[in-house]
Amino acid sequence: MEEPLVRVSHSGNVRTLALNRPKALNSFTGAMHGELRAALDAAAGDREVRCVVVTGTGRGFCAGQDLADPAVAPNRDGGGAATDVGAAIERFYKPLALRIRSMPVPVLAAVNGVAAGAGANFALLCDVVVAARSASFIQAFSKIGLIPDCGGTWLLPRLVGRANALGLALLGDKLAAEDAVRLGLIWKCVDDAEFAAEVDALAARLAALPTRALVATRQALDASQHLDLGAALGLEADAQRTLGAAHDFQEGVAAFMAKRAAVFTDR
Ligand code: T3D
Repeated sequence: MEEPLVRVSHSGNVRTLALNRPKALNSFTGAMHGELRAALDAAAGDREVRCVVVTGTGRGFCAGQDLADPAVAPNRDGGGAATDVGAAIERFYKPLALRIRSMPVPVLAAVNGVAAGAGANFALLCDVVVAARSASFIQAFSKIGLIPDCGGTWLLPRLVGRANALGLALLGDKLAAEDAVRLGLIWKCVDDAEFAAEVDALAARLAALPTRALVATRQALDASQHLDLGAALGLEADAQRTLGAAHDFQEGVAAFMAKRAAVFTDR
């Protein structure tokens, strides 16, 4: 039987999607995009899922676009019609970025190895990014004459400020996981030997938290980027009105008062 391009597994309330083209460092092809999109949609629609983990098989996380994919690869001899790279972005990367950012559950990127180009920004789109200490992040685009895509131009200045964003994007240097934490690009990195256990623990924690509140937090933080303080305060009030009427809020307060662990069930 043919290996899937995205390996899907499920444990407790956690759905794990592992990009699975290890020989090409899990770089994206049109077919892999299709499987990833279907797996994300399935997770979004499954009420048993309370956290999605994205990771890679083998030594890499994702090396971005597969530069040998005939669907997008420029004509090798330099002749013929130019490739419409923008069409590939519209068809694959824009929907992927918007899908990740609109997932109804938290998404954890478990960066097991090198994350380059759109692979790096795919990770950075996720809600929490944990990396193995041996992993690295590369804004590889300038080396092939492109700009950061898959949300890179939006994400980078917001995560690390203009100076660091430009340094990373223009120079395209390999950034070690530890330095990515130091810059504020990702949440944390852990020793390789502890990576799998840390990913499981983080995913289980996210799955046990009140899903709707986590997703509303992501939405409010993203929206606040283009709101003034008054508008952000209004958005907070609207969100609290909705969340305050939900079961998870009652459960959280009841559990606190009873000095017991809360069991959140809303999704
Ligand atoms: O075109 C469009 O549709 C626009 C979309 C653009 C989005 C993008 O993501 S643009 C950026 C594309 N990605 C890159 O430019 C990164 C290219 N890869 C690398 O620079 C290096 O492979 C890494 C720094 C990521 C890792 O280096 P290293 O030395 O650890 O591994 P390696 O030997 O270079 O790669 C291992 C294998 O994976 C190798 O194959 P081989 O020789 O063993 O058969 C290599 O060719 C393959 N590989 C790595 N990245 C890609 C790839 N094959 C196709 N596409 C790749 N992106």
